[in-house]
Amino acid sequence: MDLQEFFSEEQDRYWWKNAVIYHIYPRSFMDANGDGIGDLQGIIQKLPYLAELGVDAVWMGPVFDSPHVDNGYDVRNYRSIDPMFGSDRDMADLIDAAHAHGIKVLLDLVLNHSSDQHAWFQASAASREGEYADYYIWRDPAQDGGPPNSWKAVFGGPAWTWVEARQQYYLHLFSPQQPDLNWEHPALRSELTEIANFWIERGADGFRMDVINFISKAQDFPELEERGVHGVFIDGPRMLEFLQEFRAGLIDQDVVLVGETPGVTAEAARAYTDPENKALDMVLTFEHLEVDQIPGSKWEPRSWQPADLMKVLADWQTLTAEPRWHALYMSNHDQPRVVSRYGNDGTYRYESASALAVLWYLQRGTPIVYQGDEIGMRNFPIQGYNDLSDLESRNAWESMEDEGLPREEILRRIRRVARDNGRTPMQWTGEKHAGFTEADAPWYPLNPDSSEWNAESQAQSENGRSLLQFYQQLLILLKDEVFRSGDFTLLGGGSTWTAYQRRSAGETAIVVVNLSDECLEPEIFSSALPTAPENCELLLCNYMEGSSSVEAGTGAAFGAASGELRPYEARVLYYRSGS
Ligand code: TEU
Ligand code: CA
Repeated sequence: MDLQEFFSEEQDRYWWKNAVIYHIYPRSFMDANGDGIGDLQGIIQKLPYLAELGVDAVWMGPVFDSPHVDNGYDVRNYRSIDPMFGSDRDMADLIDAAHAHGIKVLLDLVLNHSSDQHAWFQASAASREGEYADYYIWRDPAQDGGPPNSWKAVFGGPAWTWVEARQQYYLHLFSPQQPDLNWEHPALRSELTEIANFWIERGADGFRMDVINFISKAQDFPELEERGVHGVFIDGPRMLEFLQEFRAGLIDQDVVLVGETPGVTAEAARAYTDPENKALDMVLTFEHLEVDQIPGSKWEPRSWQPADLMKVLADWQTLTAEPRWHALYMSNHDQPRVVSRYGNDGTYRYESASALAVLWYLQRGTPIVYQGDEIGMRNFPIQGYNDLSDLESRNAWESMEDEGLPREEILRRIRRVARDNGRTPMQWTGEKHAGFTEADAPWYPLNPDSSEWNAESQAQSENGRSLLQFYQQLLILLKDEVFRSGDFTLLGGGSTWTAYQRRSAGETAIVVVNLSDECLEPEIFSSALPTAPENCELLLCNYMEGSSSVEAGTGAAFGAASGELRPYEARVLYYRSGS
């Protein structure tokens, strides 16, 4: 093999280091058959849109057979497509069509738990004997007949549920309808590897692995007051071993494995993403989604400033530096919309949404764009309990009510972070139901701003403030070598702004972002920036069109950087060093 062959093979193998992933929430993306729910044929219809946007891969939320207690994160059969989304044939067509567009396909594997309607659980719950008896986590009652410990489920209530037939409790870290699988049982583990292989044979290029760092539990199931969660059910004792075994069992070693890892410790994340360990390729961490809330209590807000957010991001950049890799995401189907959360979804909606994209996606790692963020979709104006569809927010509303919180306070909390916010249907056009569906009623209402904020109008806009067009430019820009492979250094930040640098051999890029509603005088930020060489250029600015104070490619970019930063202005400066 000559050197050139070697490099191109390496490039093939690590395609995901040079890729932009688009995250699709299937039920809200595009409805092709008019039943009000997004589906696989709808995704096929929109592949040209994704190709145009500059996407290299899609990650689809789970589309497998499910009773949908948790919108598909409760799988009844891992090998067949839920009729709600289409047929097995549609999935084959989707994978082929995506590949024809040069788009890879990542599937969402939910292997920490299944649905309670999965045949394995039905058998396991029926008897202590038989093939499936140990597929789930069963424990005898405590002395007093109660659950084995006092763990609470993420979606409320105890994490253990009693089953008469077995005279035992089973563990469910999420809802009672999502029993945790027993990874201690070797037969279960090989069964799960075979599921991944089933989809690799059908063309999957990789997997997003749901709450994957919860799969190994400390077998003494201690009270959390004693030992905390880490090493108990988060990053448990056999995590690395399980991941390595899973990966080694795959029929294609080059598929990409993106682990969703809530609460992961730095040490564990570094182990999972160390290439020598052959475990995961990158992890989805959560600290950047917690700077605005009380740790461990997502419903209670706390104040934050840009420097706090950037510190979290920068720390993870350091932790996942060469030879590791990282996933860069701002929001997902479990989160409020990023422009509502960290931007200004009123006056500066375009400016703040574009500024956040620059800040996030020019870091080192693989950008993952959540559907609708590229058109500035914002939180849904939730009016009350009846606007909630998600089990987590419904349960949270009920328990806050039980605690006696006033209705306005409940509504305020729910509106801020309910998962429903990020799950409203995609806004394609200014027409009825935003072109998402021809049904009279979509499964969840469209955000009422869709007549104004939609993909079609942004694709056609010529006013220089189209977020969609800005995203297209940004996704091209981030393919530059300095952003793909350059080192990351935090330059500075404060209550209104932040700046960082990327540097590769001979190239430097500087990202300066105003994350406030105010104009910032240069004194505030310029001392954090290195001295500008003559040949410095302005590569990108979200005020580029019709801009008076900044001109691209004039060599005066640092001059521009020392001009004031307008509200939510983001600038990307670039120069070749040693020239
Ligand atoms: O989310 C895992 C996760 O971290 C959530 O429990 C998060 O804490 C939650 O949304 C509370 O705000 C994954 C999926 O992305 C999510 O949709 C599922 O509900 C969950 O796992 C269970 O499968
Ligand atoms: Ca449909």
